[in-house]
Amino acid sequence: MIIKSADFICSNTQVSKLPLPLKPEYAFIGRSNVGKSSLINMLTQKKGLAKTSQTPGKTQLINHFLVNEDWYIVDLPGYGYARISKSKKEDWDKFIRNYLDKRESLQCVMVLIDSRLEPQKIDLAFCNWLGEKGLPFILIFTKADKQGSLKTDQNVAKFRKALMTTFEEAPQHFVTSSETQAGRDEVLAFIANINQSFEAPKYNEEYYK
Ligand SMILES: Nc1nc2c(ncn2[C@@H]2O[C@H](COP(=O)(O)OP(=O)(O)OP(=O)(O)O)[C@@H](O)[C@H]2O)c(=O)[nH]1
Ligand SMILES: [Mg+2]
Repeated sequence: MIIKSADFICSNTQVSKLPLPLKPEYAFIGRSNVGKSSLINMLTQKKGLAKTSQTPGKTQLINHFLVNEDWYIVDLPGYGYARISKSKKEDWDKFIRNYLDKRESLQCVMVLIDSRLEPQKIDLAFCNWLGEKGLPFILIFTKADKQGSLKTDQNVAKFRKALMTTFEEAPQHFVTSSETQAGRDEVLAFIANINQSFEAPKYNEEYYK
């Protein structure tokens, strides 16, 4: 897929204020600092489109970016950020889970996993929750430039194996690096393929008011 344009559309804290669900949408989610915003900038080749930071917890809202005037990338706040209060964490949970569960135009949840780490409980728990809800998702392993490919392959295999205790089939996965652009063509081809068969859901405008 050739990226002709990528534009920030809006930031929201309320699901009721999101853009109408008339275009295919892909949510990028994962632990705080896993590289969600960097991956979005890498995919769109627009540095600074999504705000990145060395401090975890940078993305706090549901951010919509429109690509090629045809589909949405959604940057979500990271989970597992230790330095926020318990009540804020519960708010995050409610708000994000509500968005993921209710958003009709959401085609696939892109679950980002740090390729340097052994399987983390919080990532497995999140995947299991998506599975319980019947939400389609794939795994995107990030920061592959930070170690040799053998180590990455081992961590990918361990994660997939851990998921196999609860899933019959491991989800599709991609290995990426925002530094080297590894995985870019593959992720964009995956999205292009789904976009092709997207049909805008019928919606009642009243419902969204
Ligand atoms: N070497 C390397 N560094 C990366 C990569 N992706 C992200 N980083 C770095 O990791 C840090 C966090 O990246 P972000 O993209 O802001 O992470 P995030 O998941 O959006 O973080 P929150 O919004 O805080 O949840 C930044 O310092 C990035 O430069 C990558 O592929 N390779
Ligand atoms: Mg971010």
